Amino acid sequence: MRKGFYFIGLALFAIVISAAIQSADEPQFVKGELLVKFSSGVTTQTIETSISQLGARSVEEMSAIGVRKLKIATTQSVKDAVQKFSALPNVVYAEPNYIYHAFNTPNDPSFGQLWGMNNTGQTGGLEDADIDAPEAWDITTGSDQVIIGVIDTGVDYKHADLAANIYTNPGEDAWTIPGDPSSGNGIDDDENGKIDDWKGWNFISDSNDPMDDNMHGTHVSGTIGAVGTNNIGVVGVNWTVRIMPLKFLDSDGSGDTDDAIKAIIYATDMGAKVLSNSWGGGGYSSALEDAIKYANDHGVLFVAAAGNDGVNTDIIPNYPSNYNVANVISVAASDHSDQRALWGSGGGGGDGCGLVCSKAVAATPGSNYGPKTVDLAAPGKDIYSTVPGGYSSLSGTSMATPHVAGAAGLLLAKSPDMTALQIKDRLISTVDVLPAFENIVVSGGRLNIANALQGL
Ligand SMILES: [Ca+2]
Ligand SMILES: [Ca+2]
Ligand SMILES: [Ca+2]
Ligand SMILES: [Ca+2]
Repeated sequence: MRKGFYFIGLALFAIVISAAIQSADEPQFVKGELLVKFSSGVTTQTIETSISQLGARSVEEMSAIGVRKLKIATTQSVKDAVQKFSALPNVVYAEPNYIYHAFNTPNDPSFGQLWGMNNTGQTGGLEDADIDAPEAWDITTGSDQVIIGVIDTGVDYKHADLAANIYTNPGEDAWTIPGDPSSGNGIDDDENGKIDDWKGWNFISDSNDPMDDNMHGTHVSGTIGAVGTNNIGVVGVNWTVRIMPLKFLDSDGSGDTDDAIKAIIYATDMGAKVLSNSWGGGGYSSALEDAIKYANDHGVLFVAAAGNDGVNTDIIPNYPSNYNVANVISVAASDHSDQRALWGSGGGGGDGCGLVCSKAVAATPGSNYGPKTVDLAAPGKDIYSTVPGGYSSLSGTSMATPHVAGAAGLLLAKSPDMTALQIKDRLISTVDVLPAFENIVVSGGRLNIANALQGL
């Protein structure tokens, strides 16, 4: 599995994006100013008479387009002045002098590498082949009330770009040393059967230390919620969130069904509303399906990677993404040109199989798809994110999945009462429909989180 991973040197791309002004919901405009266009052929004297009769004065003329900037009387509202000037027979239009602002971009130095969040063509791909994250961040950047469970190889909960966004169990005592699981009080304070489970759980060793000894779970976590605008590294879809580490895959990326089931039930019982599942393989399991149904019955969204074998999962099922439970949302991977991601070509590295290469691999290995069984695509090739002790790029539907799990987190931050099924419907119905995904995924397109947040 590891052979599919590859590293990009950290010093290669340091692009600093300056912080920008936050927008208000209503358009903002300059107080006391109007932009007015008079009909051509009207004399200057007539124009100036009209202006002064309405208590305004002309302060600037943009003669190339025949528009004047006016100062209006201090007693008059812009809205009122717009109406009065618009009603004049010689006026083509009158409007406020609107204020524009840059979208809410974070100061994290490697933000410029995250083409999946905001694609300017910086990696040679297609401009705007992205999830419109900066536009979404004008609406919300996440919430510490939203818990997203990462069922994976664990999480480097000490990572400088993750630590502040790691979930802690309010029912347990805090570890005396926040990075040391052995510094708890040795008592199962919340009586959930697990001693000192302050930052999730390790279902392999049955211990309170879910530290990542692979890198996969930490990478997934960074896409969901690397700390935003902290001047460090990258930024997640959520700048603020609570990531619950749930380790059931070992250092080689392997795990078994009973540990997966225990992780799903634990996360559900402890209040996670979204589960990110970048793993697969194995056959159909009634017990695992029952665990996913348990999550469904408790209103928990189950986001699952469609798999990396380049096959149609309508025909060759991939589990858990293929379970026919209402809360399952299955995710394919798109690349920086809004194509279905193919591994090991066009600038990619390695085979990118992540943890999900398991079945007969298609002629050109790439993201799985399925017009009935895969719901939508999300960025999943050459994705830069956190790994233990640093940052790295990885490819796979494993990397697409946390974009969708993160998007679900932003919806919950904005509308905490949304149900799992409402979130799923909204994410599917607001994709950017794209030729490359029409007729191969249910939605016909790629995640657009700004669209999903519109009107909530
Ligand atoms: Ca965009
Ligand atoms: Ca406990
Ligand atoms: Ca305790
Ligand atoms: Ca950061």
